[in-house]
Amino acid sequence: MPKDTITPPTAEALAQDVLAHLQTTLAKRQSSATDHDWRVALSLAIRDRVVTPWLDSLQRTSETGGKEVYYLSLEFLIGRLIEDVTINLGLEDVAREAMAQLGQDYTALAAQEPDAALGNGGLGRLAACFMDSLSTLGIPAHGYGIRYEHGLFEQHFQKGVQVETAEAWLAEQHVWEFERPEVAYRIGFGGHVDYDAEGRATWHPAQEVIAQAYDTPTVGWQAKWVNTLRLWSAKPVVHFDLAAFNRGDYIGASASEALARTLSRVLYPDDTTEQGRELRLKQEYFFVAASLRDLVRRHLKEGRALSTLPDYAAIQLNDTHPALAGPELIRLLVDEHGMEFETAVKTARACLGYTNHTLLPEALERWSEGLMKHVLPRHYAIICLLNMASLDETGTAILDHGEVRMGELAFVMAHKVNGVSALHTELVKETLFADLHKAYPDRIVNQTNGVTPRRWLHSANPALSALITETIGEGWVADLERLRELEPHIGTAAFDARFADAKRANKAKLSDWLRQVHGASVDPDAMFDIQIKRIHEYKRQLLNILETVALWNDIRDNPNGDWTPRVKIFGGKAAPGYVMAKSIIRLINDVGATINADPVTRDLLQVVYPENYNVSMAERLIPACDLSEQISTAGKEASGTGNMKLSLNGALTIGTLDGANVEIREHVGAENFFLFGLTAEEVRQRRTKPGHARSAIEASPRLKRVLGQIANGLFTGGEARYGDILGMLWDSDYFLVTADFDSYYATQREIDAAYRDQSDWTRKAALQTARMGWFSSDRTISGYAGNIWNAASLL
Ligand code: 26V
Repeated sequence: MPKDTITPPTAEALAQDVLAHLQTTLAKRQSSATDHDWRVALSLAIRDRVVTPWLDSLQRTSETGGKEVYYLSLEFLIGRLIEDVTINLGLEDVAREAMAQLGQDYTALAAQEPDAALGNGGLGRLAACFMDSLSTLGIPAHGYGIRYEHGLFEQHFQKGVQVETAEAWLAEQHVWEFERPEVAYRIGFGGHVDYDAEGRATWHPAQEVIAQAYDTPTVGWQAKWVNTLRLWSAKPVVHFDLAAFNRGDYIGASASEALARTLSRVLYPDDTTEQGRELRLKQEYFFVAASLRDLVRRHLKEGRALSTLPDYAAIQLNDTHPALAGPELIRLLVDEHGMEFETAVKTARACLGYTNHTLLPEALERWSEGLMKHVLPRHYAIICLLNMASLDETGTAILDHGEVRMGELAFVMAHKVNGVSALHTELVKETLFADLHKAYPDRIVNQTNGVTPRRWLHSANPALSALITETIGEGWVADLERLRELEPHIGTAAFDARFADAKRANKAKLSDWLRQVHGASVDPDAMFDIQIKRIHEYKRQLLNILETVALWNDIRDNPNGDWTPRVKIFGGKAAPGYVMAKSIIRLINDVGATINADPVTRDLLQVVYPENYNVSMAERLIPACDLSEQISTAGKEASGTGNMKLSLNGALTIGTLDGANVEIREHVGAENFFLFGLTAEEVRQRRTKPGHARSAIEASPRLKRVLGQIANGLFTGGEARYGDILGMLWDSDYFLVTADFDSYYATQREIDAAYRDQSDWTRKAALQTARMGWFSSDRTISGYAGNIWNAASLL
């Protein structure tokens, strides 16, 4: 074990620690150590150095008695931790050198850590960025979630078709977590409620499982502060109920075991449609109940009265998935601690904040009242009371058509409700919660999303990071608005050349990886045009691939024209049950196979779709991007955060006025943003026009030709395969791919021209980096801390 955990070790000292772990923790000799052993030994040696600042942070929080933030999220999309922790501890060079001394390659070992993929997309990644910023800002916080045994599925393509396989990140030892067998709570489900003569309720659950804690330290910049991500794992109460077993009730006897096995087994891979309803509801209650029990216990242990809970605990609900926190906190305060109901509601509300992340009707959670009553009878009764109160005070119902509307429940139980970009927040006020907003005009606030510059610039893009630091010093890493100091350098030959060199080097690195890992051969001097995100109709990967076909046609019609070589790169997974999204994936792959094989266009246009997009792949793609595709139907993308990461790394954006694109454009300047398409208001109007899709197609010979080629089987060896997509486009086209097609195509050709002026493109690219500082999640978290949590930094 290291003796000194404060001052950075020498490479020799770290190497000694690695060897000590190899021998004592892993029981391996150097001669028989595998890559896995080396990585684990290195990680543990690094982890040792997190422990002291972590314990110091916990102690300081307890001594200061400050307010703590509890971020409740069903998803934390973390990715790898080794580089993150190493960089935050300032040990990157030391680790590289130490491993070199031991004959090992630090970068190669680090790349073997499996991604912690405990999330679907933007919402889960935002939670991970927030944990990073909370630690960097020194705000005491716990993230609470579920320790899923299987993270997001792995995506493979079989003949262009997405197939899913189970992900198993815990098959290898997860070195960053600390098991806490002593932190465990019994969590109940089902059963019935008794009321005594005074009307006091007692819930008798029919089933119970144990929620057991696993803690992962989340290290802030320079390790000045370390918070805790506490993930709950389900364990059976007893391995089986012997009495039931002896009665011959074999199934009942192992019910707790069966439930425990499934509860924390999988992350739901579907971010829009209904699936495994009951289990999902139980997951939600499971982690909410454990987290609240945990924070209430902490409060009581400090000898504080429960009436003062809002002075010490700010509980943030990441979407409605943890919305049972309202009723559960009321239940704890009333049933278990004897607080009066009205007071309990006020106390709970003063603690709770709710973040809305979507307006899509199919992604708004609703639970059938029958299921709620069956799984959580006491909570259902509390929800009925809240429903009556809400009808009284606001005219808005929580219970509607036999369902519990979780958005309304979260809203009435929160003292602040926030949207995630300026446009989204306005739409939340005007549409989703219009009536509630009238009743509580101060409740809805905006907190535009942000991304952590540690992972998404400093760590992912060492070439650009080094240039920035050489130019303006290191302060930008924890104060991203200082990137503005780059502006006076932009336009000077020396700086621009180095900026262009960094991008070129990143593109060359990505090309190598695409060749080695995905067998794709692309030219690093072509424009890298990237769309990376979940596959969804509203995100319009379809618009992108249709435009690709149109461009291909135009190049073939005029092969000697002045074309700008492009590589179209796609990345992203579809929900396994989302048939249309899977069709779109297959179409992209079919089109790609045809276009990439065309000798006429080969040097001008390529389509690449590496399978299994995840956080680690994002870290490779983002620094190498020239053009960022942010082309959702206006009004549909709540914010987007990939748009921020790409722009921060010097990509120009082609985008609609949607989500945070609006604010990105304001920051980088309209002249540095390629805008196209209908506005949210125009989208609404356009949809009311009967036959809008058909008339858009008829009006665009270019689009009509593309659709005809797909219909004729040009990309499928003559087979009719995409009737679903074509039928949808001609007949309904809810997401207005057809209406925006010509505008998108024309804007892409402007971009071709702009890219040919490489020096001007580089200047514009550098301006993105210089002007994106506002989109740091440090700024976002400061906003939550000031406007919602009333929480302070202890640094
Ligand atoms: C809903 C459901 C329903 C049940 C199955 C699992 C599941 C998982 C997630 C969701 C809601 C998804 C909402 C969401 O991911 N919103 C995204 O949030 C990002 C962070 O605020 C934002 O940047 C994206 O624009 C927004 O789509």
